[in-house]
Amino acid sequence: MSKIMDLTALATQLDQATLSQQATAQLTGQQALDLPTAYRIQAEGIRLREQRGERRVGLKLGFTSRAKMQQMGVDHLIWGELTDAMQIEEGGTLDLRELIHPRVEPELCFITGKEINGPLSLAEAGRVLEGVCPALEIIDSRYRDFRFTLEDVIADNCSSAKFVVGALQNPQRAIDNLGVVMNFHGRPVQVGSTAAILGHPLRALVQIASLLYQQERVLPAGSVILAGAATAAEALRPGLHVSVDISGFGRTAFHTEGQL
Ligand code: OOG
Ligand code: MG
Repeated sequence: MSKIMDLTALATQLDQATLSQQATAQLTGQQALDLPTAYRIQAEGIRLREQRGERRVGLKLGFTSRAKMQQMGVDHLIWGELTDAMQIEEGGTLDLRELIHPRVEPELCFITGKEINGPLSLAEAGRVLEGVCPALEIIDSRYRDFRFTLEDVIADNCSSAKFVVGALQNPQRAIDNLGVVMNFHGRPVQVGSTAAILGHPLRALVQIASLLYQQERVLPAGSVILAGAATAAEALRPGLHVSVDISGFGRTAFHTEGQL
């Protein structure tokens, strides 16, 4: 990029939107951004969270399914960071007053049992895991109307807001083609399959390993990795009981309280 940009100011604009629950304008409406710069703004935003005492616990992938790419009009795999403050307890409460226009989506979550410090094949990916869990991700774009370009959403830490993880399952269990149902008050609102995630959710781990390697980064054992949503996301509203059932595998749930 030729122009010198104040990356901290751009990250602060997004951070303030998060803290004030007020949506903001897309950064690309103010200046052109390329992908490396968007990831540097994301990293700067995480630094701001760490300054407030948040701790990094893992990574998330985005746009690993066609359903999500089509819903958001973006067709490129992206990744963001997760912190301890984003996790809500299984069966716990999500306070909507902390968020702008949250949506929820069904996911699988990997918990690593070994350090990831280089590329992995699909077979190797299964062997670095301590377990796999059903999960729900709550995304909340900091941009007005939940609309963004690829660079904008990367800078915004891939819309990360909160996540819920269910009980740890044996990593050797087959996860490549399980039915996924997300329910509001027990009624299905999204139905899909884990195969929607890159054809096999473990490919999300293969992708993350290669992205980390390109950036000369190491991911410690015990990290959380959200593989990406298997279906489109659904808008949240007050007083909802939200659950995901992954067929023959497990379930997890939370409920919402407070007004938007
Ligand atoms: C971006 C985040 C995408 C996923 O699972 O595909 C994502 C968004 O949709 O706002 O988390
Ligand atoms: Mg997601």
